[in-house]
Amino acid sequence: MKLFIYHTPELTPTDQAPECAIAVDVLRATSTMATVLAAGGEAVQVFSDLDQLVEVSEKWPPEKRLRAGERGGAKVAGFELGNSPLDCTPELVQGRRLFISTTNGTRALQRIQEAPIVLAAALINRAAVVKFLLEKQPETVWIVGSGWEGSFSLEDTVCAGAIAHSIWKESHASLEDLTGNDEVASAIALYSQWQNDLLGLFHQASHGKRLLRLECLDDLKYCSQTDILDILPIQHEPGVL
Ligand code: 3SL
Repeated sequence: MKLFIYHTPELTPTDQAPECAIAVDVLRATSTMATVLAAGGEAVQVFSDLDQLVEVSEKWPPEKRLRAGERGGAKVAGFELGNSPLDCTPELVQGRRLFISTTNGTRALQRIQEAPIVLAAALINRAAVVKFLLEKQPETVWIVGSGWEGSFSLEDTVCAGAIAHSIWKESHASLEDLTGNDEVASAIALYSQWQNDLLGLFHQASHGKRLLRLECLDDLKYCSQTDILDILPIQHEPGVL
């Protein structure tokens, strides 16, 4: 298995495709998706375009759907949910499909959706993703941070590093054998430095600060936990996990 980490979807090569591609948006889209599926959601369907989300979800029975929309960290008017994983309780999401559009996370998933295997990862479901990769042993794996409107996000890269670090330790492969690009070693170093204070790292991150201004400290606390959900968000058809 060769791991490649890309800090943003825009940095992924357009002339190559991996066997497995993983979207990471720790704050907060992929944390929310993992939470919904772990809480019994029927599926998560992602959209970059809000109008398209409304059009497709209209065809779904109202009692079987939930609409989640976020722009700039805030909830989109008229949708039941924004993008807080803490709102996704089993009572609310059980048996329902989440139709979701967010600023960066859903765009990252759409960018990689042609790969044979597509996953969504966050810190909270890191172990489930690593277990799958170690069992499946895909030849090439891209871990793609969602970033923020095309630029680097500290929290996505630390999560990519957490995944790479765990694969490295559990597979007993050499770092050299595992590493596909330089970003892998730097993401592992970032994770190694901050693994005991991921919430502290979020406080340093520009999107962490943005969410704190929106009074989302509890979301930061929740998303900074590792390996608390045994759930593998895996794409079944393009855009549907
Ligand atoms: O950019 C995104 O996709 C979101 O996860 C951002 S937010 O955390 O909901 O503000």
